[in-house]
Amino acid sequence: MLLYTHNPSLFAFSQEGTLSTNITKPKFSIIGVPFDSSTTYKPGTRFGPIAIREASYNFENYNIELDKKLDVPLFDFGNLDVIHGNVRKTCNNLKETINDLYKNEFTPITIGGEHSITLGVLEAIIQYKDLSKVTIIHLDAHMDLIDEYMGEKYSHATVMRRISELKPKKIIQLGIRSASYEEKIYADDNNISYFKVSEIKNNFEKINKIINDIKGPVYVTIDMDVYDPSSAPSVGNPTPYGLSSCDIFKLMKCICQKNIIGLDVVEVASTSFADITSINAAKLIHDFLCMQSKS
Ligand SMILES: [Mn+2]
Repeated sequence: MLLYTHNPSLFAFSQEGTLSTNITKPKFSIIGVPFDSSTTYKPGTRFGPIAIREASYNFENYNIELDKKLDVPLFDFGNLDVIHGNVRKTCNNLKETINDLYKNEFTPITIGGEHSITLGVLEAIIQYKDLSKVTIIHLDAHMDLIDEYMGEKYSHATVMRRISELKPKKIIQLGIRSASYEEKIYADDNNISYFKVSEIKNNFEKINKIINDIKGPVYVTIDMDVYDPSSAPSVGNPTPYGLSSCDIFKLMKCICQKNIIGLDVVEVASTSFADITSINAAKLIHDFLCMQSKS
């Protein structure tokens, strides 16, 4: 009996990835990172990539809200070989893979996996782009700016600190509602802007202008816990008073006016089919791809 009319090992509307494709830019690649070793609360992000791919078949290739088809070339390269228990070695593997994708002019979409993996992506990008010209837009409930978490330098809770040490032009954090005082001071001292949920909901025009004013390339990292837990309960650290899926859609429409050089969507810990967290993650990537489409 045929259980699937689609191939759930690939993201919807994608082809199996190969580095030798001759299609010129823009072309997008999906790479899954089924990794969850530094998780401290709800485990399961190693199942994120398969859950997001499966959920991606829930949507049409036409996006009526945008009046656009998903028509950008999309290639799914499957999952990274991860080394459970070792963030650093996993990031090294990811760095090599993203390197290959960049060399072949793919814009990488990385699906996690816990947030620590974003460092591997940025460590690859730094070899191709002058990071001092790249703005990082970070959607998250948390700042992730602690220097060490439980004695670990490489962790989901320290990832933006490690990325800030790579000296990007600017980090803009959106949806923040949980931080230590030390993280707030570090942000203030290190050219990191942060906007709370209340600021985004009550003064969207201000946020819109800040995003509009960004010059140069933009990398986007999205921790799914930026959503309110009512929309995304299956994440490593669910945090109340978050953004709605409509708020995120509005933000993404602004962000996608920019030159996006990569996207990651992390912290999905869905362990069952049709879980709302994986559906929102797949929809977010689907919307992003439609926003990058021409027709
Ligand atoms: Mn977070």
